Amino acid sequence: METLLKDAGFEDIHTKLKTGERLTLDDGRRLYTTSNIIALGYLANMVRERINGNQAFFIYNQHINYSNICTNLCKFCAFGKDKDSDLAYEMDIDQVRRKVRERLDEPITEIHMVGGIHPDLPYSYYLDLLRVIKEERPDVHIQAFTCVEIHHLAGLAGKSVGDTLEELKDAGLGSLPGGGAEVFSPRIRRITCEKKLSGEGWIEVTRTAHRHGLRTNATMLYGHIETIDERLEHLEILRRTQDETGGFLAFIPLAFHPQNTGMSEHSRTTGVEDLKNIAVARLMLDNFPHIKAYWVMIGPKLAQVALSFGADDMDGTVKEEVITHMAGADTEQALGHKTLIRLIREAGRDPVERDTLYTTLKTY
Ligand code: V47
Repeated sequence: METLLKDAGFEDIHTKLKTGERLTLDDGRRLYTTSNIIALGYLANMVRERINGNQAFFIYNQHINYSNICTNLCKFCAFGKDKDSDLAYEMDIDQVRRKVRERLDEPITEIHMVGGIHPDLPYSYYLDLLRVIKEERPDVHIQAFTCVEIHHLAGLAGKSVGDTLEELKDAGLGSLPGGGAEVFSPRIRRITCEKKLSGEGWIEVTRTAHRHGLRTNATMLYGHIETIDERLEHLEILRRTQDETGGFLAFIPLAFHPQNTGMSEHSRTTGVEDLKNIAVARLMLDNFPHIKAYWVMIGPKLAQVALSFGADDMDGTVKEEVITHMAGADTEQALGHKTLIRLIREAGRDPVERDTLYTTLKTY
């Protein structure tokens, strides 16, 4: 191992990791640009095992995308549609009720629900979405609405973000997913998602959510026009915020899928790039308890390998993923929990079925 780390020029980084010294952006740059993926993986795995031992988490969850109508129309997104598009849809509250009812016989513990920034649905609709899910499945944890949606809902409600979150909590909201973060760099946002809430705005909503006792996730959309420095800056902002609040649960790197987007000239990310983003995230985000390998985006096979490159969580059964599949994902839209357990076991890890807040529900 010494030779591997010496050949990669990572001896100093290894020493820092062993002594618990925080990595710098320059260290991150060296990790990102290495061609020695095994040395990078070794370091990330060392930290992963220190934080999460041999456990690999998954959850029994269901995704509901209540509407794809969106006024932001980000260039990287194939999901969001203009209100007048033939592909636009919105579910009424009864349709959402039916979606939940359809799966009442399955042991789902989390409903993950996001949508676009809709131009005219009223605030009451969003409260009703939460209430109807709780009516049908009182025990489910609802992880819903990205910080971008929360900011929009506060605008609709004419209330502060904090007061809005309290109302949403009362209606059934349990935590916030990590979407909408994209890359915080104003340059990237100007080019790819000009109308979207700014990076500062996203962080401000996150801070408020954490202050109000809501745990949240964070993502980074990589593999388009962002530079390595812009990725590292993004990670550094998340690390600083986590130092302040401690409210983040998991970080999920999201691999850009170009098909049907306004950036379709780009190629899909490669396996090495995907593993690097997992590994560097594990090493830079030393204060994040969990790093997810989201199998929908990188495929179940690579997500399995990622469990030895820094990731400790495979997300879950998902059931009907839409956002990535609109952008050309060729993965399944759902995985059986038996498949997840097999993938984890064959990676040499111990499968742990968790709830949203990472309480162990069952070990296999
Ligand atoms: O916010 C949009 C991204 C996100 C594309 O919190 C794209 O546990 C790739 O955030 N190619 C939604 N990505 C998904 C998301 C998520 C998924 C799973 C788990 C969690 C969690 C969060 O997907 C969006 C955007 O950043 N996205 N278009 C695309 N073409």
